[in-house]
Amino acid sequence: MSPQDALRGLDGFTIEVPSWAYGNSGTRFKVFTTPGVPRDPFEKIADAAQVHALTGLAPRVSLHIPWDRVEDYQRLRVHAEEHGVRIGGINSNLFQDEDYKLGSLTHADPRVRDKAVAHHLDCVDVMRATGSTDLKLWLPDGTNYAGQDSLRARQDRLAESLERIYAALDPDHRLLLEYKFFEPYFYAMDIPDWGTALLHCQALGQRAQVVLDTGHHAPGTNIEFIVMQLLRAGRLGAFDLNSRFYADDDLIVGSADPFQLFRVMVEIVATDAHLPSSGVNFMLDQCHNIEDKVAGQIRSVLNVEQALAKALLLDAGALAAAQAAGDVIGAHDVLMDAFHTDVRGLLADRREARGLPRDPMAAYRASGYAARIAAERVGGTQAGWA
Ligand code: LRH
Ligand code: MN
Ligand code: MN
Repeated sequence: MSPQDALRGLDGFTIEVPSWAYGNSGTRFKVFTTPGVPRDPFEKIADAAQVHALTGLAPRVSLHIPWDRVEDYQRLRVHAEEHGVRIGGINSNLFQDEDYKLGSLTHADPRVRDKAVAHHLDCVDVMRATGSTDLKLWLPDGTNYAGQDSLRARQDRLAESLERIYAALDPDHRLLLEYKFFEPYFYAMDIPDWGTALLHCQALGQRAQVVLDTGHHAPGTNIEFIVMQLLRAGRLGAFDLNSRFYADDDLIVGSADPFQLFRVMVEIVATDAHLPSSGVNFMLDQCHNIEDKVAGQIRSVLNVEQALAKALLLDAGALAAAQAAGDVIGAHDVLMDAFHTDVRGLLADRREARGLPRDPMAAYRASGYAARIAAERVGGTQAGWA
């Protein structure tokens, strides 16, 4: 197969960008400001639309509620469509309310659990108004000290709360459940790992699926193994892609470890999970801290495209033959050949053929968009963390 034929696997492949990537963010030490930062969700969507216009790869924007609360969600939907994009997943927020200090969906007090469930029912209404089909739930609940609460009772309460949320979904809605091994609690998170997320999803039903955020594992974890296992189980609902050196760093995708991103994409391509029919939603979850936000998203989107392109170029027949022959080094070499292929020219040609700029980053710089929004927008908002 020619490289051009192999890259047809990119046709129909899309990436979803997070609204919160366009607001100011930082660390718990400092939130930095950037000129031109969006003042409301409408402006976040306008910025996200730039990423799609220049790359042709990012036609959806995730919202985070209540960070992206607006009076009229239908208007936001129309605004997105007018800008050439759609509203993607709706992310709930259980981590910025005093009531949730000791838990939300797992809290010992049924009143607090009811409140946390009710927030998801509001999010389902936002889904109906915006045309979104993914409710994404990251559970920040956990404990800091052994003995602080019953680990088991918390799981039982969680299962019951999730059931109530799942029951409120429309037939075309999915519940996407995200795990994280630490933070904001440090002794035991209530959904610390993919196994726990998977068990809850399996108990709920087929439309409950796991979200794999690449920054949510212990250092050294073999993430592509988890990808493979969730695909095997038919429960990989989505990615939250980002890069990390230490913890949940939320850096530009593929910056810390492009090889890991490639290995993940190899598992994806092995079962055609890059095709839209797989249902796997390739979302980014980054918080731009010191870098330009639109440019940062463009870089991430292009890095994902590049990793997928390399995985598509992998000679699967040669790999299978080497594996069957027990040729350890030969098999590894086939994989590394694909990783070391420079696909940048091929991808530029492909963009040109589709009426897109050969170099989206250069086109963004030349467009003057950053200077224009800096002049137009005064008093931008924070991403929501503060
Ligand atoms: C938690 C998380 C989750 C949230 C987002 C802002 O660390 O990855 O996906 O919704 O960050
Ligand atoms: Mn995430
Ligand atoms: Mn995270």
